[in-house]
Amino acid sequence: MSEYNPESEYGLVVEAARPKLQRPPMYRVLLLNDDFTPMEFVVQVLELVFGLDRTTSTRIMLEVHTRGKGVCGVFTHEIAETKVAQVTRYAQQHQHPLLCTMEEA
Ligand code: TYC
Repeated sequence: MSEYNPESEYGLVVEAARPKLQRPPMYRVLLLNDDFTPMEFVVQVLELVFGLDRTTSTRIMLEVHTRGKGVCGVFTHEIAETKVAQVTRYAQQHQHPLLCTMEEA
């Protein structure tokens, strides 16, 4: 018999590789309320940075306004970090004190 049989030689057993895939940790990106950033600006940020429609953006902005904070989305670490940086930079460019942060989901 010429076919290679891994179990017949040297007691070697070859198993099919079973790749162990793990989901990456996920992070919530949060907006925090303040008394100065205009509501319309916050809605624009949610549309621009998170690609949300106006209805969803308005709902999240009002949630932040009434409850103090709100979730803009859940992302992998690098994407969450990028969103936080984009919001922070855009707010600073427009001289608004809007705060954006992230936490593990
Ligand atoms: N509280 C702000 C106002 O009354 C509006 C606001 C909403 C600010 C959400 C920040 O993340 C925020 N103009």
